[in-house]
Amino acid sequence: MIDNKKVLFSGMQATGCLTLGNYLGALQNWVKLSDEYECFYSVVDLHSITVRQDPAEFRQKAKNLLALYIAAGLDPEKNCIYYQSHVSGHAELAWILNCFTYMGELNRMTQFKDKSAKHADNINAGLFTYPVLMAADILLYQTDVVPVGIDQLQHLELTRDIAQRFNSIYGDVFTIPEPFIGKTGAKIMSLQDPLKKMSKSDENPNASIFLTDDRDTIIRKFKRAVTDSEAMIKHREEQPGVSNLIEIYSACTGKSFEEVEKEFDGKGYGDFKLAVGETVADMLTPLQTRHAEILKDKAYLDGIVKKNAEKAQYFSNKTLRKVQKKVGFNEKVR
Ligand code: ATP
Ligand code: LTN
Repeated sequence: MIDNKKVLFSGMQATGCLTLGNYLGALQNWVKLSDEYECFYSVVDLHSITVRQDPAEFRQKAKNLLALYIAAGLDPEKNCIYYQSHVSGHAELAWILNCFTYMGELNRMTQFKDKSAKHADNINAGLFTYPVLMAADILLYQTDVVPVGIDQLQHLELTRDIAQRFNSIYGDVFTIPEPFIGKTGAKIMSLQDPLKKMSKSDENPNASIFLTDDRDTIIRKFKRAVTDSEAMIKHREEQPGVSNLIEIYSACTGKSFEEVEKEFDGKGYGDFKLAVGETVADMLTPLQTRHAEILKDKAYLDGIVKKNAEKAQYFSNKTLRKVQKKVGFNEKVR
């Protein structure tokens, strides 16, 4: 608890252009939850170097992402928005937790299996221990709740196991975090293959809506979205493409699946796809305008980054000191 509020932590990697999946599955919920919790939203740049990055591009992408958090509606005066690499406790706690995590546990992680298949020429140790760094991110702030998309549940389960293991040895050191999965949008699928998750690293640009796509591109991509020949707008397993579009429309408008089905009852796929495209474009255009404005104001961004890193450093140090003491490190003479 900080100031009588429960603590929320989440983060995203600055490895590419964010997609509509990232927005609906994560960012949109972050904004909804931000009043209720004491929030830490990190640009997890330490995680990003588990795959090779071009330094200049990476720097810009991380800045873009930080500005996007703000553009999406997170007030940086109330929410701690910062770069993970600015707070040394993440890496320090990750090392300690590495010594409380088993190889067998990490071997089971599906994201590791997927990423090592994708980057077969660079299966580095960081990629393998990535979930431990994520556990450190979360446990460092005594986090109660972690809003993520469904794909991150396995990592969160591991975080809880590590925390419980540590607590059972040393007493109540860590708060055990709970995942928060939004009711809609928790798994937005590819527009070209509705059985695959929409992902920022998909090779086919038509598969994903990027938050930077202009209106025409968004509408064109929805027009080309893969559906089926059932000719009915229903949310059901047999129609993954149509169901995904319903899910997107529902997450953007707040309408239930039934309401969406009713609204488009008897209409063709063409009309439906156009409506979804226009709704998404209407939602993203103001976000893009705000984003461009924020990025232009370097002094404002620098100020936020500095102030929030100090705040994160302060809270993370409390946990880190406690952990260091518990494992038996000699105290530093200050
Ligand atoms: P990559 O393709 O590089 O693995 P990604 O698009 O999966 O990246 P992440 O940075 O791993 O994105 O995820 C950021 C957040 O967005 C996480 O909370 C994740 O659960 C959520 N998320 C990612 N993709 C989707 C999706 N298709 N639907 C809903 N949520 C998603
Ligand atoms: N692994 C996550 C990003 C991430 C994260 C976190 C999410 C790193 N640390 C802590 C929630 C909490 C991903 O790939 N989306």
